[in-house]
Amino acid sequence: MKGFFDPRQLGHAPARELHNGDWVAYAESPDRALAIQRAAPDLEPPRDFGMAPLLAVHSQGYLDFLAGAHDAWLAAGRSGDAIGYAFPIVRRRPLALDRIDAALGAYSYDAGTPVAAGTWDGAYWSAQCALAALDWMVTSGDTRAFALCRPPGHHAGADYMGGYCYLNNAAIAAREAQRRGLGPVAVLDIDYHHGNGTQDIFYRDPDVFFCSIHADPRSDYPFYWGHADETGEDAGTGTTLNLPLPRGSGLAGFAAALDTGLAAIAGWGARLLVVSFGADTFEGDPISHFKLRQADYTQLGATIAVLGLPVLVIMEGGYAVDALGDNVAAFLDGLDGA
Ligand code: OKP
Ligand code: ZN
Repeated sequence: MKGFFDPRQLGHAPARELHNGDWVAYAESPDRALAIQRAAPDLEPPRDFGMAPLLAVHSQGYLDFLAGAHDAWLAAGRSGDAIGYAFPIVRRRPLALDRIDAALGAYSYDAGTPVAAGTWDGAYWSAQCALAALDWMVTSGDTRAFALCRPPGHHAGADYMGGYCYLNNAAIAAREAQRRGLGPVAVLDIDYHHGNGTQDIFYRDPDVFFCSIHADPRSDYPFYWGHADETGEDAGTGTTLNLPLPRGSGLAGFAAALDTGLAAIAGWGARLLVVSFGADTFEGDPISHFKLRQADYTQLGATIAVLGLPVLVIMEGGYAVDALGDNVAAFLDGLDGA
């Protein structure tokens, strides 16, 4: 399967994150991308599609902030990665506050998403991979493409970062697909964690169907979103479908939810499927609690292929680095009918 990756994505390398009250090594490491690259070696760098497709999803203020945050952090006399610590949970409004700590809080919802020296470039080229994969499908007529997006994107909203995510690669590709007349577009998110950023971006949009299968947010990050009663709003009512599963779920539970999600997507009339794929549903994942095995990913890919829709795969999470390449390859093989 044609795929895209840019070495500049490796420059995004935060040192550490806050985990259960301790500082630990950052789980969303550049090694993840290298592991996937080893298993899917035909990846090529994307061309530059510029800022316009990013601005179709994210606000100018947020993009300006993200591009300049690490420099502002250094200018404030700090070292290392920029991390916020005060979050405006009520009456968040566009105050033009100069202090970098204020901006970090206003443009994020967690303290788990540091801005490092290479973050802007890494996130920018990650998003360009999603656009290049879409462009490949359009120009070649291929019904498949893979974007090795890293950093991932599905927790990032129009004007916030969170959960290792800065630019919402799947949403950027979905919007660009709409713009090119490839819609109606459905986004199927099968990362272990709910794709709250993607959901938020399309929550009132009747033209993009968002379905997510994930760990029940009553037990797992991101907690506040992904509950089954979140179904969309206003004109978008009914075009969001959340299928939370309990910790410990394996193939049987996951495949049943996938059947439900795919039936809804088919019934809605999607013409293009964007899959936010996380391999953190793997039994050996260090931060997650599902029980999928390598061969299960081939089955899930094959089940999605049965829909008969063009499928654009956007990489999200997956932190068992030693197994990550094989798990991704297994999923892509299933999609390809192997
Ligand atoms: C990103 B993706 C604990 C902090 C919170 C955030 C998990 C983000 C997962 N270290 N962890 O959906 O795989
Ligand atoms: Zn995840």
